[in-house]
Amino acid sequence: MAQNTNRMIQNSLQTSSALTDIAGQFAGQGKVIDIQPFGSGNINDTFLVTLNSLGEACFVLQRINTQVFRQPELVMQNMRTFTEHVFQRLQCDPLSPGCRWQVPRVLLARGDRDYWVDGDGLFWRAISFIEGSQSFDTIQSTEHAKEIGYALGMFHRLISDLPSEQLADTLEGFHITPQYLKHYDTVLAQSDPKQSAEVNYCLQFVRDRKVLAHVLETAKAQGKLPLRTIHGDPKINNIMLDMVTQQAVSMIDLDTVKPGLVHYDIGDCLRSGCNLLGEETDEWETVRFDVDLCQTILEGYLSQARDFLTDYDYEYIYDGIRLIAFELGLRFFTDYLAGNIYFKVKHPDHNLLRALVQFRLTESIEAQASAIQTIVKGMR
Ligand code: GN1
Ligand code: MG
Repeated sequence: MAQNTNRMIQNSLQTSSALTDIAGQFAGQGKVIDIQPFGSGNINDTFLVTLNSLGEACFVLQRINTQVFRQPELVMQNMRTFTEHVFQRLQCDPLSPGCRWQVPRVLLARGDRDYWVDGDGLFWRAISFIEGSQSFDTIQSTEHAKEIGYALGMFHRLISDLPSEQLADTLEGFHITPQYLKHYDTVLAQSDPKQSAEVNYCLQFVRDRKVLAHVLETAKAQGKLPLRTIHGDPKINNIMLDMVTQQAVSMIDLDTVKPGLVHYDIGDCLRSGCNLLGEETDEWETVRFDVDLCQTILEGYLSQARDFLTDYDYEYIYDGIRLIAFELGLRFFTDYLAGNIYFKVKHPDHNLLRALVQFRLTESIEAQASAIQTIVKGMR
């Protein structure tokens, strides 16, 4: 319900001048000349704002979904901690000549605050747009795959010395698969889903995989995998490529930068990169995990990440890939059962379809387990 209310608020904002006023809070001396919905985020509302000024020509305006991020001030605080760290790191340890890497900047609202709360209590913030860059929902070429891996590796490398204790946990339980499973059991017990072959497939799929949900949390509890600072949502459309050189130049969407396991990130990057039909496809039955792309993305990743990965890290890479695909399917299916209250949807079965895509991808990962494990072994 809350999500629906938020949707309605957004729609009314788009048809009124209220959005222009909000954008104006972050526009400095510039005048807002255009505002367009931007990107394909499932949680926050995002707009691209164009100004008539020579300085910041455009910026990204976002309304944070406070049903999901309950303490948005902490999200902003983490963003500051992260940004300052990366700026310093790049000064001490500059990139090779010719390499470009940019961190999105938080733009200040009037009164020098890094967010703006409007008259309805909605939480807004603005972020610089990485100029001359673009992202894609699916991999376009082998070179693109290499850049995706490189970007995640670069991102992890730049924060490999940022102690995760310096960041707040802004989304408790995020990527803790056993907790998603517990929530699923609660939702399922209270729901009465419409019976269909697809729903039955999902129910059976989860039933068959309950034991695997604990694999990363167990390894963490055993001290095999350390908490580190992670991105949290490194799907491929959060990686920006220079429009001219096609090289990865930034990772955006920093809301979930917080303590976690690098395996959540590696798994998320690969489940999104190696599914050539994309996570929004209708053709869920033909979804597969492309092992060659997996190899290329991992090569790109390790070109940057090799120095800080341990033997245990390598040992759990396959588990991370399988688990995060399964977990995302579980999260979508749970939300379908709960009545679509977390992820934005375009139609009532949208989350069911998304779950089917991720479950089919998980099956394809499982079917190619030994090939993936051989690739990882060959890279150690
Ligand atoms: C959500 O809103 P967006 O698209 O950046 C979700 C991710 C999922 C992703 C799937 C905070 O991210 O965990 O992987 O959808 N973010 C949150 O597309 O739950
Ligand atoms: Mg995100």
